[in-house]
Amino acid sequence: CLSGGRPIPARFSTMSGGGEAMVEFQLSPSSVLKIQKGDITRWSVDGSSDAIVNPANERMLGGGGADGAIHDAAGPELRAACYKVPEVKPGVRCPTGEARITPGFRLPVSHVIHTVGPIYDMRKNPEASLRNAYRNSLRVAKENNIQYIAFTAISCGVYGYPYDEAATVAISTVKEFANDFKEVHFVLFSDEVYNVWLRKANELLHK
Ligand code: AR6
Repeated sequence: CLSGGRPIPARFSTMSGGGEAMVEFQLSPSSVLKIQKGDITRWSVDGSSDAIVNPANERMLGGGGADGAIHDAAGPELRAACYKVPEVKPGVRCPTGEARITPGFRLPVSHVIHTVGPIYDMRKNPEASLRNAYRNSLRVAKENNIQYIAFTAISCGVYGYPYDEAATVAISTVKEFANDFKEVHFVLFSDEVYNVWLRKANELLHK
């Protein structure tokens, strides 16, 4: 029985494109959470209703980390599309915790959802902002009929969020959308982040 978020036993884990193990958890009868190591710029499922989530900054014109890699892979059309997103105040296209959508251009996915996680600072309630970043990304995806969505570990690079706390927010928020997507993926760059996400998914989904 795979209901109630039980992980598929390890012998049923599959290999992703990069040859890394991918572990699956059933979120609902119709929805699966998949955790894998890899490069999010190479991820896609069907090229027509899939999206990757870009951990961007408020200016939304590219940067380092995953944001830089996504812009490099998508081509200059992505920056041009981001530039057209209206500023809500000078220099801010996407305030922290919100999300915006663009096409994927040269990426293998149909769309990129840009969100901005918090810089980790305990004086500024980073947990609420990180939860909003995941929640608003999932909302925007749903409004655009995305069926397959992939996240990386938002705020866990340049923005310094501790992995364990970030994984709790990420997985518990995805759980709120258990009936809304065919597949939600976490595509994680390092062994360390991947192992934290797996442990947390077992804690939060393996009831
Ligand atoms: N695929 C998957 N994960 C990746 C990739 C990739 N290609 N590249 C990096 N990661 P970060 P943040 C992981 O720094 O902390 C940018 O300059 C990385 O190892 O990309 O939200 C933006 O413009 C880490 O686990 O995002 C912002 O200014 C995770 O992705 C700022 O950084 C997120 O790390 C955002 O910082």
